[in-house]
Amino acid sequence: MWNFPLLPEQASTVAPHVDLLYFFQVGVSLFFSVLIFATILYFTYHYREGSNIDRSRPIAQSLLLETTWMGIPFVFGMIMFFWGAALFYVDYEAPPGALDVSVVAKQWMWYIQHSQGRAEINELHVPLGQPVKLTMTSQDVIHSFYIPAFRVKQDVLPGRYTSLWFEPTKVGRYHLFCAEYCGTNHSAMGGWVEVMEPADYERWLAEGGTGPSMAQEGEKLFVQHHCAGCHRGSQTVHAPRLEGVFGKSVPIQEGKDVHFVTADVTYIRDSILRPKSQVVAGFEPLMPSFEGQISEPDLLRIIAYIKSIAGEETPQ
Ligand code: HEC
Ligand SMILES: [Cu+2]
Repeated sequence: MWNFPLLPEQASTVAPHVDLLYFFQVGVSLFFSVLIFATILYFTYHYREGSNIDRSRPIAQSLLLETTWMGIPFVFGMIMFFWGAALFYVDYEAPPGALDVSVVAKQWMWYIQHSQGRAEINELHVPLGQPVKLTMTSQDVIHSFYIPAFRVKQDVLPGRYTSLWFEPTKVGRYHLFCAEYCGTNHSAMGGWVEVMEPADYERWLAEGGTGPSMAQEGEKLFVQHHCAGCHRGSQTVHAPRLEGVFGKSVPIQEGKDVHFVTADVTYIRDSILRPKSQVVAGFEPLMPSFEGQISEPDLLRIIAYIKSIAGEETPQ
């Protein structure tokens, strides 16, 4: 059979919205292209050499005509801008309660870990009808995480976190790609997203065995790297307790001033790798840098641990 799909399947909540905007833009572009080409053809024919036409009229000007032909495209341009911006904001901020999944890119594969602990490579299993939020980073060069059927794409950068969220609307298997040229085997850096019924997803998670969750692994690392020695009440070092820090506003000392930053994944990451860059007010810059000592997947596990104790009271 003749099978020539022009677009990938629509398999996420944003996909129909992205397509609608896209069709609108294609429609507007097509309309003006046809209009302009038709006009060109008409005039080329009408005023062709040798045609018996009155060419004596002086050049006429019409302010109304000129304003109209600038005004209409301007309005269309602005519609695209505000429509696109509105969609971007929806697409940018994950809804609260989204399922957390960590992604580490490296030449040339995707390492993915679910917060329950199960890890996979070049595959991403997700439940149907639930928002999923990916927190992503790269171990080497710039990559880009792309799922065409969900109409989502986000660059994945070394040295920082970017995030991406989607809510699948159809059970199935969808291609995932790296969409940023990242070296020799870039074209092979892809895999599959498997959207499952929620019950199947739970079963799949359990199949991984009853290993530790990311937060539990993170807690182990927290002890191994001696973070606990300072951060769980030390006799010698005055360090902040990390219970309840995640998601809160933290006072940062800057010279004589104090300003507040939100303790999100990026803040926690920077606190671990570049502690001197943001010193918590009321504390000395005594924390050593862990730059180069903790792998990207381990950093994500430690952050998962710090996030998991966000709801706990700070012991005095
Ligand atoms: C030698 C003691 C020491 C060790 C070891 C240490 N820290 Fe710290 N840490 C501090 C001190 C002191 C501060 C407060 C000053 C600052 O912000 O640099 C701090 C700040 C932090 C903050 C910011 C806290 C806030 O309230 O905003 C985080 C997050 C953090 N540390 C995580 C870690 C992790 C994770 C490790 C282990 C990989 C670790 N620390 C190891 C002493 C330590
Ligand atoms: Cu790549």
